[in-house]
Amino acid sequence: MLIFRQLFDPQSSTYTYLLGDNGAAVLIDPVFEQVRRDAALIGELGLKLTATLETHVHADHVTGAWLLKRRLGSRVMVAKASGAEGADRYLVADDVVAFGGRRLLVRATPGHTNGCVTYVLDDSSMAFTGDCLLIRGSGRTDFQEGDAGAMFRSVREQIFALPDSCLLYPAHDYRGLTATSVAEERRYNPRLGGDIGIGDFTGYMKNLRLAHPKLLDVAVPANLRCGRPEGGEDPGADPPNLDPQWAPLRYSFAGVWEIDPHGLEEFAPRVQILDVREADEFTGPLGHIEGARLIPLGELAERLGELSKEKPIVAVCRAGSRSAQATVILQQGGFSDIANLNGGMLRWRAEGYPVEGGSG
Ligand SMILES: N[C@@H](CCC(=O)N[C@@H](CS)C(=O)NCC(=O)O)C(=O)O
Ligand SMILES: [Fe+2]
Repeated sequence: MLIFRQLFDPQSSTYTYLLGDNGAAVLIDPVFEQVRRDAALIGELGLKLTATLETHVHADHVTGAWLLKRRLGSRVMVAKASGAEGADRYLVADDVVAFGGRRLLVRATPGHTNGCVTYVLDDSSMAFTGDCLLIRGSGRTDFQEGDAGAMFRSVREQIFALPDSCLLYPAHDYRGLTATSVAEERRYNPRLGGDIGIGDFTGYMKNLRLAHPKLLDVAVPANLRCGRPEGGEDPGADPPNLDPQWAPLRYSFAGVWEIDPHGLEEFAPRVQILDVREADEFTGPLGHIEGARLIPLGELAERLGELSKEKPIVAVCRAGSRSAQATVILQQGGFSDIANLNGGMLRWRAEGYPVEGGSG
């Protein structure tokens, strides 16, 4: 069964697409700042990221391709015509990118940039149009190698030639729209649909009057290196890689740093264990972890002063949900080294770790 997820970067209004099949996955247009989130999702879905695919050299955000390759070993793929360096595979029209038992087919759709491509799923049920065709719009053609005539031909000859029912997923939407279809855009796209001619389109595009993307001067050179930071491989150069080092932690797609029972057992002497259950639970049948300090979740915001900022904090509750919320409250209170005990006391006990008090 095909796994499909549409992910959003609110800073640049960019969509990243995850496609998975049979344990393997590809990401289309990952965003540098979202690499930690995307890697968490890929891990939770039990997928192995085999490749990242760019629809083009972006002008408004830096790709996560290089960082994902470093973290997950994925191959970096970008169009040959993009001029980017540092990729593992340079794509041209009609190339096939396989993942699991599925395939994406490459169509050249220049116009926004020379190297723009559209990825079409093997059964033509969906296509990823990058910044060529947007929902009821199109990518701009006034910087990089923008060429409105080329874009018109790309849309008409490559994208509108797909089946009517083919769902189209763009690289951006600035109004929160998520998907469209070939039939819809052929009919209702105000720049490219219906009987609109190439002259109408180029006239429209000459008069868009958009401000340049704020990140243009940073993003284009970085994306021409497939997202490798300027000073090379220095891990300090990429913020999403500054993972906490005080214990083996795992970032969840839910947005919480998690520690497993065996990790907590090993690092317990160096952390503050914060139990956020109610007092009767703390002394109840599940018992509590040795050295744990009890502050029920409902009192935590008012009692943050009882905790030290010098030592990392691991939050604990019965099953790991209230303690996840405790990590949010701690973060809001200015604490930085925080983790949630995954599975709470239930998992801690199930895995045979010792408790104080409790029964059985
Ligand atoms: N305000 C945005 C501008 C984004 C922008 O120009 N996006 C390009 C794609 S890289 C585009 O084609 N936009 C089409 C549009 O805004 O209609 C920013 O600063 O990043
Ligand atoms: Fe773009």
